[in-house]
Order: sequence, then C-alpha cells, then structure tokens
Amino acid sequence: MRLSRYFLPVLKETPSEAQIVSHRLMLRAGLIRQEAAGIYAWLPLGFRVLQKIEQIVREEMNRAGAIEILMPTLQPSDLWKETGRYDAYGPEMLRIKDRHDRELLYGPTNEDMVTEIFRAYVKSYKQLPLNLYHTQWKFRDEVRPRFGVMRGREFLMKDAYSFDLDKEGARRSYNKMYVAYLRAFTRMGIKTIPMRAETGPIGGDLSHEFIVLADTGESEVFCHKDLLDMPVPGEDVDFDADLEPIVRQRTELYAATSDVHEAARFEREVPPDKRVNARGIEVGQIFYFGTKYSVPMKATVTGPDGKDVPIEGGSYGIGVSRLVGAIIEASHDDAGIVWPEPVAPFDVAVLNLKAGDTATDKACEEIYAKLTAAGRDVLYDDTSDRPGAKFATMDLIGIPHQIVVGPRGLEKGTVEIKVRKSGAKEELSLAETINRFAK
Ligand code: 5CA
Repeated sequence: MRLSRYFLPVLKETPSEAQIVSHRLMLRAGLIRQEAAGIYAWLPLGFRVLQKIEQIVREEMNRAGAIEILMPTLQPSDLWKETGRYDAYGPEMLRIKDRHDRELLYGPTNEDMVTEIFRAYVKSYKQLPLNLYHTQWKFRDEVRPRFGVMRGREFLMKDAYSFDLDKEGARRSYNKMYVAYLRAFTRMGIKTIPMRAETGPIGGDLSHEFIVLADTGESEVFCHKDLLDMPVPGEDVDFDADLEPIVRQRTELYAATSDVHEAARFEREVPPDKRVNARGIEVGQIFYFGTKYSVPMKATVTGPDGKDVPIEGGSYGIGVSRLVGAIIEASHDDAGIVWPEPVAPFDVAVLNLKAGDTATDKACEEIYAKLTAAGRDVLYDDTSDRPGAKFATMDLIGIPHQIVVGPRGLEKGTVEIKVRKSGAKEELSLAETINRFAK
C-alpha cells in the first residue's frame, strides 16, 4: 500500500476525551472513529488489525473442532421469552419494533438463538458433540461505555456454543475451548491468565475469564505467580486427547477475579513471594451452564438408551474488538503502538526520505515491489513529508519493521532497517534487505 493513496487519518493532538493510553493511541493512529457513545467506525488500519485477530481466533476454533456459522445481529424476542431472559436481561438489551410491530432485539449474545438452531436439526446423541461458533457484532447498552473499544456498546465478539449428551462430554468441550483460548491469545502476542469467574446473566456454575495483565484493566485479579510462566500448548496439541491435565495444571493454582476472590484461601494456598495482586483486562470468558437453555427450550436428543435428554451446554466468548485495545495496553511505548507481528496491520514499512530523488525512488520501488510479490504486507511512505514526520508517524502506528531509504545511505549502497519494538538499527545492502524480509 502506498501511503500517498491510502487513508490514514493520524491526529497531531492528543484527544482529550480518551482516558487510557490504548484509546488515545487508537484515535491518534487513525484506527477508529467514534460515531456515537460506545459505537465506532473502523478505519483502514484498525480494520486490518481487527481482521487479523478475527482470523487467528477462527483458526484456533477450527483446530479445536468448532464449526463456523453466522447468525444475524437482530433476533426475535420470542426466543428470549422462551428462556425467560427477555425480562431478565434488563435495560442493557436494545429492543426494537419493526413496521409490523413485531419485537426484535439487537443480540447481546446468542445462547437462545443457537439453541433454537440446534433443536431444529439435531435429534440423536450420535450427532454429538457439536460446537457452533460465529464472529458477529453485539450490542449491550452499557450504562457507562468507556475506554474506547474496551467497553463499547456495539462490539465484535466471537461466541461459540457446545452441545453434549452428558456432563463429562460438556467438560471435554469446555477443556477444548480453554486450551484453544490459551493458544489463540498467545498467537496474538499477549499473555493471558485464566481465572475463576462469576457467571452473571449467562448462568451456570463453572466459568473462567481470560485476563491480560494491565494497570488500566477494569478487573482486580489475584493469582499465583507461576501461572504467568506456564508454557502454552503448541500447534501439535491433540484436541481429541484428554486435555484435563493441561487444564488441571492451571486450575490447581489460585487465580480469581475480585468477584469470587476469597482472601483467606488466597493466603493459605499461595506463599507470599508468589502472590500477584494486579489489574487486568478480560478478553474472553467461557461458561459451562448445563441445561439452563436446553430445558426451557426443549433442546433434547435421544440417548443410547432410547430416552430423550436435554443437552448439556456451554458458551465461549472472545472480545475481538476489545482485544485491539487490550493488545495496545500491553504493547506500546512513549512513541506509540508496538504491534506484535501476528496482528500488525502491515508487516513492514518502507520510508522514502527523499521522494522525487531518482535513486531513492528507484530503490524504494524495488523493495516495495519485491516484498509485496513475496506476499508481505508493505506500507510504503512515498509522500514528500519531512523525514521527522515520517519517523514519528511510523513509530505511532507501530509497524514491526521499518526500512529507511535515503540518498546518503544509498551512496554507500545501504538502507537502514529498524525494529520498532527494540529500536535496534542495522545497515544492510538493498539485496540483503529484500532477502531478509522476503521470506
Ligand atoms: N455468551 C457468553 C459467551 S459467548 C458471553 O456473552 N460472554 S461475555 O459476556 O463474557 O462476553 C464475552 C467477551 O466479550 C468478554 O470476555 C469481553 O472480552 C467481550 N465484551 C463483553 N462486553 C463488552 C463490551 N461492552 N465491549 C467490548 N467487549 C465486550
């Protein structure tokens, strides 16, 4: 992408309405634009990051055996009346009437609808286990939307729903999502800790929140220090194997959010030098709720003994849009965003320090063409802005690698490459540069 033809509306001033660093940086770097309280338009750079996060989540859901669908944002209220949630959900739910006076709502979550889909088609235990997921916009009319995309009203969520014949099966499905979540967040370049959690309006008696540690997080957390350094299962993890040992290794160590924290147990189970009391951002939550929806909605299957039983369910959410903010909270410096490579909007930036100079233009064009041909996402700053402004913008938007091309270096046959994260600089020839990044 040539910057001269791109749409990258960066702001010079720090927006005064933003209270936390990720919100400030998202506005300054031109990732989002607020359209109403808690409702944002995604600008090109932000949309690229959102899609990268969504794709990592998709790959890990598929790897764990979940199957992708797409449910609508608008739902009929009838389903929610069947489960009793229409009244229970309260003013957070946006209720709408169509021209025929039929009641609709903008979905805050999809347990009710996915259970309706399930019961329409699945009749036998032989079709289980089943896990259906989608990534779709949700609406929750939060009293206090704040911190930009972190607590929005409209936000993008990946939500998965598992269906099993019995509790043991449901536990296996829960464990698969638990491990898939660890993998997905690690691939995004962030460390998350699963913590025991309250179930709230989703219901059920087993739940974990996945928390990214950050000072600006809304949750207070208490956990065992060893959880911070536990290795995460690799790509070769077998989702058909028993995952209980991986889950148990973690759940045996104390980790809880303030909602369910018990101070006495924390002190009894965690030695003083291992106690972490910090703040964090919840980027995902998983729930086992058993028959909470299948009983009222009569979602039953015929078991091996010929009897009909309500299915055992769980639901599993990831805040895809919240993650954009959470990753920035976890990865930035004074100059701006420092994207982890897997979610960066572009892999490499090329900075032309003297646009219009024949040799500099030629070198930049060659790098840009060859890296693009090699399948890299390259942002080429071909504008005639002054070098200082170019450096500041590239640091602000956080592309992991910068290739700086100017007439002085080219006289010696070199360009400068800079790693955004460490600031480390190196001088390389044109050929070496292309070689390094073309793989
Ligand atoms: N139905 C369940 C699981 S699918 C559910 O709705 N879970 S949730 O309420 O915990 O939401 C899942 C994730 O969505 C949260 O972990 C959080 O990362 C994200 N999320 C929730 N509310 C908001 C919000 N107002 N703004 C941005 N992200 C949110």
